Amino acid sequence: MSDKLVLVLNGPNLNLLGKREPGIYGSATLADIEASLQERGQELGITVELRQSNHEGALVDGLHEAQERGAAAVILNAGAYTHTSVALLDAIRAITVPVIEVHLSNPHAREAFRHTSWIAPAAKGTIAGFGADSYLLALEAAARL
Ligand code: CA2
Repeated sequence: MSDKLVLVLNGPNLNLLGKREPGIYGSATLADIEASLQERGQELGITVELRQSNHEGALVDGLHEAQERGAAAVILNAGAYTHTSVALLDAIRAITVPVIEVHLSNPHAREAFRHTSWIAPAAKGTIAGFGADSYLLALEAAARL
C-alpha cells in the first residue's frame, strides 16, 4: 500500500526561521523541521512534502493541490496570513482534506492582533506554542485521522 501524503504549507517569512528572532521562533530552520518531519513520517508510513511561500495565492494553490492529490492532511502554518486571510479560509472550506493549523509561538500570548485566526473556524484543529515540535505534534495528529 502506498504511503499517505501530508503537505506542510508555510506562509510568509517562515523561510527566515532559525536565522532571525530565535527568541520567539526558535533556532530550528525550516530545513531542520522538514528533516524531522520526514524522519517521523517514514516511521508512520507518511510521505511528507514541505513548501514555503511568501505569497497568499501560492498557499491557496497548495491547498487545492492537496485536494487534487488526495492528501490525507495538510499541516498549515499560514504565518501572518492566519490573521488576515479570507482567501485561505475559503480555500480550506473548499476542500475536504483536513487542515491542521500550526504555530511555533502561542499567538494568544502575544499581541491582540494575533488573537484572531481567520482560518481556525475551518481547520480540523490547532497546535500552537511548542516551537518546532508543533509540526511534529501535528504530524502525529495527522497520522491518527
Ligand atoms: O508562531 C507562528 O508560527 C506564527 O504563525 C508565525 C508568524 C506570525 O505572524 C503568527 O502570528 C504566528 C510569523 C512568521 C514569521 O517568521 C519569522 C521567522 C524568523 C524571523 C522572523 C520571522
